[in-house]
Amino acid sequence: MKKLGILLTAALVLTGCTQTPDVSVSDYWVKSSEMSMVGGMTAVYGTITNNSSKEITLVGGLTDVAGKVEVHEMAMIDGAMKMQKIDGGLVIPAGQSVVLEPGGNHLMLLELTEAVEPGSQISVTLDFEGTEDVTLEGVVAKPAEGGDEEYHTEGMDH
Ligand SMILES: [Cu+2]
Repeated sequence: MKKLGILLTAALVLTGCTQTPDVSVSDYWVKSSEMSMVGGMTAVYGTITNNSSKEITLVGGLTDVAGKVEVHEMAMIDGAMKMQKIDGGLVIPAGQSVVLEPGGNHLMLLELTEAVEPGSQISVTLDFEGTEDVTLEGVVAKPAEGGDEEYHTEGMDH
């Protein structure tokens, strides 16, 4: 009987390792536009779901194709909707989803080291506070259907 108890405990521990991850990301893509040339900028979108029972915060990211990655929101600045960095990151409450989409919250890739053209694929690591980072491979680039953001600090006028 004692041996059986040990085996059961081992099985439970193994099951624990394959449970749902704290965070899952779906429908992700990266925008290609006239801004997404070398030295330019673009944004990553998708749905981030917090499967855990604790708060998780998206605080930044990392990718080979950008010198800098920031978490941005849209806000009313000087009477116009513009994007800005979210201080402290984007909070995803326990058990809830947050959508990154054109015209809303997004993961900003700045100082691009290569052009992001329609159909090209990049990999991006999402940096979370409260759980492990998540790396997305094969994030496909496509043009956005409206909802372009305007950056208020580095105003790239064109
Ligand atoms: Cu932005």
